[in-house]
Amino acid sequence: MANRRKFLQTSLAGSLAILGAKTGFTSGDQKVVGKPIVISTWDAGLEANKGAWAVLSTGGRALDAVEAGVNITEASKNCCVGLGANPDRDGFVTLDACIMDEAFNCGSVAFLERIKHPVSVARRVMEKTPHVMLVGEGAQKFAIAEGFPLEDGKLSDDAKRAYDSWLKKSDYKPAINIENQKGHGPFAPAILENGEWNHDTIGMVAMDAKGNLSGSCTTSGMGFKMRGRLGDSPIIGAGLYVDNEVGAVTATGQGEDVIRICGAHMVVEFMRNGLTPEAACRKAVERVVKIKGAKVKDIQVAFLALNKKGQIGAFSVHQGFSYAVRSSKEEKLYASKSWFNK
Ligand code: SD4
Repeated sequence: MANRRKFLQTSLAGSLAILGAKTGFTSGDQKVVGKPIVISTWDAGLEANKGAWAVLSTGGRALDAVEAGVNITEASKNCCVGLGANPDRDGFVTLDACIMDEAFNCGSVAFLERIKHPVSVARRVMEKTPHVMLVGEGAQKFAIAEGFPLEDGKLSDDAKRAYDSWLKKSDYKPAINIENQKGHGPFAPAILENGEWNHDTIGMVAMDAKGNLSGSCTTSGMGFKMRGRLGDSPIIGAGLYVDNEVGAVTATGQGEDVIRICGAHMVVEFMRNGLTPEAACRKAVERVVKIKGAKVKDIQVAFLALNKKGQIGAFSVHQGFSYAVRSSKEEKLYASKSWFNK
């Protein structure tokens, strides 16, 4: 146990280097060209991509792939996504998710409680209602009417311990890159003290063999957040955007600062104007940096983009944002370039 603790406490760079040895992790400028392809945020993306790849590699639709992929994360035992995740400050897990296809169809749910697969409910909103977004009680009622079971609402053991620890100080203090340090994947199920373990999300974008793009995003939002708080993840144009002529983008990190700049949409527009995915992500990060001024040192924001040519790119405010790529050529975790330490 002591050894495991020590391992968990190594620097993020060190941790990723260790991970690299196992997964083929690569750092620095890179591009992957080709289809089908799926990319997703953080180290949990490696597992999620497997679900998406099962769809894409057999000729399936990108929309089905991005739903199946993040369903894996929603059902997995981790701090970050789905019902096992950290609660809000009142002790309830509230989930946000959205999905978008190649034809500007989109669906979203937010502040959804006791439903295991919010992204699938978001897809039903997209396909079965005239609306884009349902929240709270209404979203839950809709989910139940659609046949999604109402789960018991109990916190997972890990989330209960994290919440009890957080209650000692009740201090809301998001920690940068916490997803990779102690969140999930190879680093789970460590619990931080005083609620530091409080970022969560998986965003995924994919292009299928026909060249169509889709994306999904699902999260419990910031752990120990104010009750009713929504981040960028369920907001089309902020946490996710897809334009089938141009590209698909997802965001992660401090949602408030992604919403402020309509982040995912901004990155798509930069790509439309000719920037590569990485350059487009970087320009959006620069916007965040400009707006935040000195406060930018305290927040993480990251963008992940795929363009119509099958090129990928990412950029983050701080070092430590990783993303997973799956294509016929590779299955890897990459490190994003970042504003700090670039
Ligand atoms: C939110 N953007 O709720 C999410 C959190 C996140 O990695 O992405 N964490 O603000």
